[in-house]
Amino acid sequence: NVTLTIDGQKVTVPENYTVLEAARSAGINIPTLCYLKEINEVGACRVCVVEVEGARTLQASCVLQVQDGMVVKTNTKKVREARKAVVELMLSNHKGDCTTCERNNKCELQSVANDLGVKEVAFEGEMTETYEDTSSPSVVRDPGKCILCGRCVSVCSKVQNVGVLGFTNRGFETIVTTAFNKDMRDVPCINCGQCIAACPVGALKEKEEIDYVWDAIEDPNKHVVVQTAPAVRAALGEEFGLPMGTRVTGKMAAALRRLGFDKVFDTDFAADLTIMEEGHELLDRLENGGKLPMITSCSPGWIKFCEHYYPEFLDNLSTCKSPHQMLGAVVKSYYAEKNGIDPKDIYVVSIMPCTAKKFESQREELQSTGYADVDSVLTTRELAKMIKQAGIDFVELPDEDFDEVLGESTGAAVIFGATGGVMEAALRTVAEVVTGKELEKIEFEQVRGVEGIKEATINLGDKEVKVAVAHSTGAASKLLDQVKSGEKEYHFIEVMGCSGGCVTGGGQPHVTMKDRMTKDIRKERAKALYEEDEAKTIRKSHENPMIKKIYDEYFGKPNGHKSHELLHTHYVK
Ligand code: HC0
Ligand code: SF4
Repeated sequence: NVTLTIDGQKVTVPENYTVLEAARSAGINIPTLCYLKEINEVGACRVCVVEVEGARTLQASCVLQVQDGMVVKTNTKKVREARKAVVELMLSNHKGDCTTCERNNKCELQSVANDLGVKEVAFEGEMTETYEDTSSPSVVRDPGKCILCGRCVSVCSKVQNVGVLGFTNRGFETIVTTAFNKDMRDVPCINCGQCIAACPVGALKEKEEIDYVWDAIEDPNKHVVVQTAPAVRAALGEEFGLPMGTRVTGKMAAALRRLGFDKVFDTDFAADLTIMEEGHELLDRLENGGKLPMITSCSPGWIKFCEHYYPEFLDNLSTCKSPHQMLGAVVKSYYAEKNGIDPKDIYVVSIMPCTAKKFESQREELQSTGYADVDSVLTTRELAKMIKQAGIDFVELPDEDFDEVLGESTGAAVIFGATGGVMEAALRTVAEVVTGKELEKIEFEQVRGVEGIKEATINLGDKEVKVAVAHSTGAASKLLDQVKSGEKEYHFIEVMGCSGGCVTGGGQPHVTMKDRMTKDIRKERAKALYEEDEAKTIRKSHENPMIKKIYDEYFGKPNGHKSHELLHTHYVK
């Protein structure tokens, strides 16, 4: 440990701490903009400067290692003026349309400027060109709002191992963009939206689809069905001031009904359906010499990553569609037939924590009934906007249930939203199908948690099955490289495109810098899902009575003819 003095306070911290972290641990908030813990620690914006005794110039605290006996001042006139000057300079070249900006009230630049008491900004001379690149189905980019912090660049290259964003030009001309300034649509972006989650301002945002959904709701000829992903219920409350990790499943169902949707279904039902299909697909591959390891296929950012960067693994992907696409196909077939509705009059909306789902829903191969399985995808943030637009007092809503039949789900389904959840849900079912016996313990702790790559060996009767779980496409790359080189061998792999799984998807509520410093968002939100799992009476997908019903009435058996027509897909090399 190391002891230093910050603003007259003696502070003892581990020696690998930065001055920024040491100050936060002592309750002193140093403002930051370019800093993103462990991902972008570059000291570029200089908003976090401090005075250090003996140093001639101000130091960026986010990259300054603590030292024994160091004396630091974070709140002197010199420091305050330097910080203010930095922010004023940024604002003087910033498209200042705050009130209509996506990030109004959730903008880190705005809040730092406020905190520092910036009152006037001189707009002189040229400004960076502002325009919106709306070519991507998922991510919209406006360089006129970019503050060149580099957070998106680092996330895209270091965490996701994609690297389609970078700095170009020099000096005042510098912008963050794609190679040769191409449209987002024309670069191998995987649509994960992690750059949006990293952006402190409104330079990156999702492609909004709210108006299409309002139009559908308004249209008397449309039967509008909505479904919600597992991870949305773990984060939506944050948009309404509830603490991170608050479960809002019941309020969310109530809000959707009040917005005017005709049916409120749950993607969790389809997660159970996925386990039936994917579990039996795995057993078939194990028994009949199919391609192994089998890799999960529910995360569309991961699928795009695999198609672009690891096409040699495409035959390893499960052929299962992702759950929300399955549910869309079921709504436009089984549900439409049962209720005598023409599928052309049905409009399916998915509420997802994910921006890549927008891209996925537009894929041509995901139109099994002749119509798109899913018509619109809204992020958790977009749903919150709709609720606010409708004037619904979310926090005061009663808890309501999803609608029957496609709203019934198990604990296995809800944990899909956290890394390791799909694997655990699959193991709960596969183990019981193989052994014919009830599991004594249904929790598979080995695949839980936020470690980048997790491994386990599971005994299934007389078989040993080796499994691995990776989250973030960067971690997936590492794992696949090991599989490719023969260093590692597995039967079954779960990959989720985002670090932490869907709970930290690119469409989830933005998180303040303070919360980022003090909490592991991935764990807080995952906790809500594991709690919901524990609270359910039925916790295994194959025991969902509505899943049994739909196989009896419609699909016959998992991986049967009808399943293949509606619930499975193929990939693009
Ligand atoms: Fe997920 Fe899903 S678990 S990808 O993370 O499998 O987005 O939450 O909806 O479809 O169910 C996201 C979350 C889903 C799907 C499910 C899967
Ligand atoms: Fe990179 Fe993902 Fe953003 Fe695309 S969406 S630019 S892959 S971080």
